[in-house]
Formats: sequence, structure tokens, C-alpha cells
Amino acid sequence: MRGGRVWDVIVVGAGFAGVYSVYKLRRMGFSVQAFEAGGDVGGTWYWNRYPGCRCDIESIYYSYQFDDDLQQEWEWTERYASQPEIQSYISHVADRFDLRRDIRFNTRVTAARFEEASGDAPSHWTVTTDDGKTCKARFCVMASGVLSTPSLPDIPGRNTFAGKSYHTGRWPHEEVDFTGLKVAVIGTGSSGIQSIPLIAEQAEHVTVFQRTPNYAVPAGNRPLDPHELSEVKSRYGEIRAASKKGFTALPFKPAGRSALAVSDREREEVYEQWWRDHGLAFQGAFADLLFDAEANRTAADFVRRKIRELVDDEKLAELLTPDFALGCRRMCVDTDYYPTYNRENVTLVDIRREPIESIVPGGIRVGGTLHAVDAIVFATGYDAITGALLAMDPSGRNGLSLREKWAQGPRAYLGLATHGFPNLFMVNGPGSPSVLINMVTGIEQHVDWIADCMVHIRDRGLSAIEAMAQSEDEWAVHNDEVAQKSIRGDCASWYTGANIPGKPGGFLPYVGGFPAYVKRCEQVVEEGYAGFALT
Ligand code: N01
Repeated sequence: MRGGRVWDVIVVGAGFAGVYSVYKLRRMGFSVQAFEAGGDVGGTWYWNRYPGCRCDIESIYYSYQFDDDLQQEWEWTERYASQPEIQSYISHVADRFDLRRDIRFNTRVTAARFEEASGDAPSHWTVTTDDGKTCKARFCVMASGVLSTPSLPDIPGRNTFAGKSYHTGRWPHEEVDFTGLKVAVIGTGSSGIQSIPLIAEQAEHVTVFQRTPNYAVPAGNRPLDPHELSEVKSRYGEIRAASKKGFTALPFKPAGRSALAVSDREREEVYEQWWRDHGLAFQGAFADLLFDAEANRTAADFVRRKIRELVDDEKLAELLTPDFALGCRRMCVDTDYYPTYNRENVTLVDIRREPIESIVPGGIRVGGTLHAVDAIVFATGYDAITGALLAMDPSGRNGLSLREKWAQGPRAYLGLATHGFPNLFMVNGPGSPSVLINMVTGIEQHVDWIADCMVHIRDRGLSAIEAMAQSEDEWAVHNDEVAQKSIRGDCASWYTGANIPGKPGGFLPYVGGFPAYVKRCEQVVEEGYAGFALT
């Protein structure tokens, strides 16, 4: 073929998904070229360096399991790993398996195009990068991340601000010092909730602009006792096996009881214990919290009472109290979030009814009042799940644009592939469990499935695999049905694309749980890649 080397696989992104893809595909004998917009591996963890950035899945689970030596040698120091520790971990993985040589850093993929076979040249993908170069491969794996495209709201006057502004998902690498400054934080999702308490400790004053209050449960972070860690390591295999049976790919046994089947006193005791000990898993304290509105209300009321206990000012507590079902929007895990509002240097501005009017050089204007600030932190989230894919707008068979194809909402069979885009795979694509489960375990399952599929194609002398339109439609219908059974489908949130103006609605991740999803993926393979066309 003219035009230089054709790789077996192009991998887009070098976060947890891209790094494991490079490792796995190389091991399976494929030549791999990966591209990463950042200066190092890590993906979302490379970019999110804001104060308090920390994972809300426990470190012993939020880690790879593909290599036992790796999991035995790495020493997590805290129950929930901080961003710097996760960054060191993923960097260690890249070094240990010599993965960097296949990754081109500081290089963003801006376009991807499928080229049909012509003459004796087989079909292939051509990707274009922001340095104007192109690269070709038989397969393309989009490991571009689900929370990797920051969303910066289009507030009038945003660019006129005279001070410094930051997005939590694009935090500078050098230290940001807020000492003596008046700081605005816009947004009270996980990123806002983690960063506000630490910014408040440093800044002269923090003004939080809140549109929607969220439920936050205490992280209960602590140093990991070395004995505890060795005990985990001695039975890591068992723990990982149990995780794979867990609904969220975590090794927790599902609570068997309904919240409505126990006495008020027992329910309260259970909530107290889960509030104290279980972080994000609080929403699993009873079996039906995510499925039954009445059961859910008991948990929501418990957290609402906690907010009232933790926040001294009654009116402030009221403003911080969510009125929707718990877990419907992504729950947050915090350290000292609610008590931060008892500090004299923290003000909450409720912008639910009266949105931000404008940003002016000296601050933020709401309802005619100027809140004078020296710096603005946008903790305003992401164009989740589809944002990074659509930013590249891959074009498939006959020049079909992914943006056009997904104009009414994304369609992807098992969240792995989409009709019209042969040999293009997505890791954590729309319709996969992705953000609803332990992402690292989900990523390993996805990448293993994709790698096995490529081996299948190679070993049988086939040229391409493509999701059938009917199978992705059926998967979308199934996904909607499962979402409707869960209270998660009841709220407008980034799960449904509602945070991005103009984004089509529909529940983006698969809500049916990890085991059901894996079973379906395995069944598809057993049935000869049912629902895919192999040519
Ligand atoms: O983003 P978000 P995030 N004017 O979308 C507000 C993961 N994560 O970066 O809710 C005013 O949750 C918006 O208001 P509203 C985790 O999965 C994990 O915090 O749209 N406000 C909301 O309050 C998480 O869920 C970890 O009304 C505006 C906030 O900005 C996901 O990433 C840590 C606005 C955005 O919240 C995203 O979290 C961090 C506007 N125009 C993130 N536009 C851990 O592992 C938006 N907002 C712990």
C-alpha cells in the first residue's frame, strides 16, 4: 500500500484503557501505535490535578489485575488513592511493561477515516493528528475516555474575566496557590465537592455557585495499614473473582433485604453503619434503593438529616439538600464537605432559580449583585461518554460521519462497536456499564474482548468485523428497558447528556450490571460473534 506503514492497531488515548490496550494487543502479537493528547499516561488522572482529587473507589480495587506480580508489588498507601498516587501507579505500569515506546504523547487525534479496500490494499483506518500527520492501521481502538472532554459553560462575559480561571479537568501541573485570594467555584458535582474544602482552607474567601445540590457521603479515607494490604494481597485472586460477580464489579455481596422490610430502628442502624464505613456503596445498603422510590426515600431522608446535622445554618442546610432520588445523579464522596459551609470564609450562592447573569472582569454577577473574585474554578464537568468520540467525528463506510449517525443519540452494540464503522472498537462506549462500575475492571474486560476478537479475525484470515444495525438497535432498546427499571433513569444528569446543551437524551451507560453485561459479551462470542457481520 502506498503512504507508509500500516499498523495492526491504532489506540487513541493512554489512560487506563489505552495503557492496557497497548499492553494486551502487543502481547497478542499485534503492532500498535497509540496517541495521547497529554504529556504522559494517565488520561483523566493526568489532567485532574485539582486540590483534593482522589478516586472514590478503593485503591485495592481501582487497579489492574492482569498481572499478579504487578498487583503484588504495588503498595497503595491510602484507602482511596489520591491523584498523585494514581498517576505514579499508571506511570509505573507503563515503565514496567515498557509501554511508552508505542505511545506518541502530546499528540491529539483530530480525525479518523475508514478507507475501503482497493486493489490489493485491504481496508484500513487513517487517523489524523494535530501535528498534521496521518497514521494507518487495520483496526482502531478508541480508548479516548468517558470523562475526558471538559465542559466549560457558555456564560456571557466568560472571557472578559481579569483573574485566573481553571477547569478541574484541565488543572495546571504547577502548584496553584489561592492564598489571600477570593475564589469562585462553579459546580457542586464530585469535583467541586472534593475541591471546595481544600480551597477554603487556603483562600481568603470561597464563593460557591450551586445550581443543583448533590448527595455526598463521607469517604472515610485513611492510611492503609500494611498488614491490611498484605492480607488483601494474600487473597487477591479470590477478591478479584468476587469482584467480577459483583453488580458494580466490586466484591460486595448484594444486600438481600428491602429497606422497607426492616424496622425503622434497624434501618437507621444500617444507614449509620454504611454512612460511616462504605462510601459510595452507601446506595447499596439495601437491595432496592436504586429500584424502589419508597425505599430510596428512606436513604435520601437519612442523608438529608445528616446534612442538617452537619451544617449549622438552617437555611444553608436547606439549600445544600437535594430533592431528587439518591443515586439518580452520580453520588459524591466527600471529606469535610458539609462542615466547610460552617466556615466564615465560605459563601453559597444559589443559582438554581437565578442563574449566573454574566462574568465580568472583577467577578461573577447574579441577580444584579456582583460577587467580586480573583480566581474562578469551573468544576462544571464533562461532555461524558460520547464527547471525546464525537470531537474526532470518525467517518466510517461511505464517509458516514459518527456525529450524523448519532445525531438523535448514540447507538453502539454492547457499547463496543457501531454499525457503519468496521474494525473500530470503543472502550467504555455508550451502552457499556462504564461509569456505573469499577472502571478498571470494566476496561480490562472490554480490552480482553476486543483483543480476542481481533485474534479471531486474524487467525481465520478474515478482514473485518462490523456491528449489525439491528443488533445495536436491540441493545439500545434493552438498555432503555433496564434503565427504566432503575431510579437512575429518572433524573436529568450527565448520565443522560442533560448537562450539555443540545445533546440528545437517553441513558448513556448500561445499567444492567457487570455480570449480566459480561455474560452477554461471552454469549455473543460463543454464538460466533452473533450480531456482528464478519467478512
Ligand atoms: O462534574 P458534574 P464533575 N452554571 O457534571 C454545574 C467523576 N469524578 O467534574 O448539576 C452553573 O458531576 C453542575 O450543575 P447541575 C464522577 O463520575 C469522580 O464534578 O448541572 N453550574 C454541577 O453541579 C463524576 O460524577 C471523582 O445543575 C453549572 C457541576 O457543574 C464525574 O466525574 C472525582 C453549569 C458539574 O458536576 C463528573 O464530576 C471527580 C452552569 N452553566 C469526578 N454547568 C472521584 O473519583 C455545569 N454546572 C471522586
